Amino acid sequence: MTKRAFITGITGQDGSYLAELLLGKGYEVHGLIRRASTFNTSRIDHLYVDPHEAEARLFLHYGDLGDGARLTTLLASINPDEVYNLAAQSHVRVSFDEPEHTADTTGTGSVRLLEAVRMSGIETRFYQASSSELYGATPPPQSETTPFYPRSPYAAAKLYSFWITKNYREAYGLFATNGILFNHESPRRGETFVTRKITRAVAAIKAGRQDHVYMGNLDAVRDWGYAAEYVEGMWRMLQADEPDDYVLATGVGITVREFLETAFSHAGLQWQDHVRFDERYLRPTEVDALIGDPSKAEQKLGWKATVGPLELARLMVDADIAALECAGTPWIDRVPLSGWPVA
Ligand code: NDP
Ligand code: GDR
Repeated sequence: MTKRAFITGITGQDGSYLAELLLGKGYEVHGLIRRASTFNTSRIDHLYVDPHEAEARLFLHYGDLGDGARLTTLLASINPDEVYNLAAQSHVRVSFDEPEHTADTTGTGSVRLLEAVRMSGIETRFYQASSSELYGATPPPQSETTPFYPRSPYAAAKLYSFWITKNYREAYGLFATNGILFNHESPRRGETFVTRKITRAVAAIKAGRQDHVYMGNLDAVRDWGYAAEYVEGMWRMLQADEPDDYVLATGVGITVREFLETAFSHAGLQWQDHVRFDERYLRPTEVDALIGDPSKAEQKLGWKATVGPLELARLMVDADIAALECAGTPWIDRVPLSGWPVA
């Protein structure tokens, strides 16, 4: 029997890797996409097969986490074995500008999807994209038993989603899991997250297209892993005998400054020559240090990260240099190389 999965956020970084993984495992994959005035499927275009063809196993459906009725009818008609809730307003800095929208998508959106599972009456397993941002001000190392202390509207919304997922597990016996994922990055990472902002800047500076990049707090410590490996961990959580919550992390933390240093020196550049400070990139409340303890996932799921933060920085620089070399693509030319000013 072919397994069916439903993914919200399929057009995002993680959604694209997860769709790839599940298609590779023989799944039929259904993804929720938002209607936009321009195409927003660039991360999954390589997976496209004309849905009229018999071999097509990827299907996209318009919808939004703000529209509960649509989620219910969609789930009833697709009847998936697994539901992955990856959709969110996922930018921490932006959540301070748009707290209400973030609460609605990143928080209430999860209960809309859980209710859709319940109301449609389907038998399914549910994955919630929880985050190391839940730990916020609680110092590292952070594990499944570490107390939460959210420090942004984004983290507060994710905290609600964490608990409502757990509540549906306990109240209704739903196979519902929280993956508490530490930062994970890739060449597909959104351009305004710090790693990708840095590696795109390195490529542009190396190519002589740009001279400097404006950054915020360089002292923050993060445990950056490779996104392609983390989606395997999500899938493993839904294959376990019992639903539970798991941390996925590398266990290694470095500062933004160390990431900068590694990325610039990999391209033969000195970061100090090219990095300037702009306070607009600071957050009203910062999360100083996140370093995960992934031992539970290792023991119970057999999952372990193999790419650490420094190797990741080099991998992303190589990818952005290669991407710029085949530039002329309208996408790269239209996005300001230093990133949009808001984030
Ligand atoms: P992205 O920002 O790359 O992707 C977010 C996805 O959510 C996009 O597909 C986006 O669609 C979709 N989306 C946003 N709002 C809505 C909405 N109202 N209705 C339907 N879809 C919507 O995130 P990542 O792939 O990096 O992360 C995946 C999930 O994991 C997110 O929930 C994030 O908060 C969480 N997370 C991420 C971590 C990381 O380090 N990457 C770590 C821990 C948790 P569109 O393309 O149209 O904008
Ligand atoms: P984060 O990721 O907030 O950890 O959330 P981000 O890459 O935005 O920031 C990481 C750290 O870098 C500092 N920083 C900057 N950040 C950005 N974006 N731009 C800058 O110019 C800059 N300068 C310094 C930040 O202050 C911060 O300390 C990500 C998201 O993917 C969330 O959805 C996810 O839940 C968490 O990771 C785990």
